[in-house]
Amino acid sequence: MHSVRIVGAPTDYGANRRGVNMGPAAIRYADLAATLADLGLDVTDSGDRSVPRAWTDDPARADAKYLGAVETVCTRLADAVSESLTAGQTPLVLGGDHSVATGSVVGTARDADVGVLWFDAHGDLNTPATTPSGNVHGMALAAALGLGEFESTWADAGIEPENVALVGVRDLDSGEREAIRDHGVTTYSMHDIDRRGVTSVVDEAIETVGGADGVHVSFDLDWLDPSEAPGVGTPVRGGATYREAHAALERVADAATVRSLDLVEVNPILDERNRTAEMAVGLAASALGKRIL
Ligand code: HAR
Ligand code: MN
Ligand code: MN
Ligand code: MN
Repeated sequence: MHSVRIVGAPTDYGANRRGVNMGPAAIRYADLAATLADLGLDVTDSGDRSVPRAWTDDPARADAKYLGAVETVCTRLADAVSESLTAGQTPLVLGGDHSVATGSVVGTARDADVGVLWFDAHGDLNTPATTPSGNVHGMALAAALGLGEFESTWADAGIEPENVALVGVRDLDSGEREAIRDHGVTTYSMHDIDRRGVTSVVDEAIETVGGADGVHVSFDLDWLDPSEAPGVGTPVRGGATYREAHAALERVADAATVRSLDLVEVNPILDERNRTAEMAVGLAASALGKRIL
């Protein structure tokens, strides 16, 4: 039987908006474990990683807020993800803001050949030198790739730009466009999805990133249009529909091996009756093999 281990990462240090730290609770209340068990999966919940208190932000940096706390959470999460894989359980990481994905990627790529699919409105390719906000969740992919000053912290993650595809972005900063060009990160915008359809784009992304040991799927709920997923900290109009998101993750489940999965940026304070958390649960089911027939 296929096994899944839920790994909570209830942090909002990487984001500006408070509340995304309650994402794991909201996703659990939306019946994550029972929904996955109904698919015939063997589900374990390992609880939440512990998150340091705010006063450990020392030294405080305007260009990378709470970086120390983010790194502590990511280190703990990387170990949890890697232990889950060693135990034969697919890690399902619940954020928390997207900064946690640096830890997921580091953990899943440990001693393995992994591709990364990053579903997001944003590129998350800023560094402290390019960030417009100082929020580390906008740097999570750059950190996993060891770009800029992250060379000294996460450079040995084992992920190269050619193993990564950004899917469905619609809000990039100028430094991120430069990073995409300079490092050759395969990037599909919403424009590509409009023109080619989501399944064709996802198929090509899967082929591009490779990953003999499977793919890591990092799913930011703000990839969806805010009309369907309002409970996120940084909504951007023009996102994926419910159908497109399910089609994308069904393709991933069919055409790739899902080694690990993040569901991030659910903010219950901004949500409407937990519908964004419920969306996250439905999407996890599609990514982990749920089919209509
Ligand atoms: N690109 C902007 C920044 O770096 C906004 C990043 C924002 N938010 C996320 N990431 N949810 O996907 O500040
Ligand atoms: Mn993101
Ligand atoms: Mn985003
Ligand atoms: Mn590796």
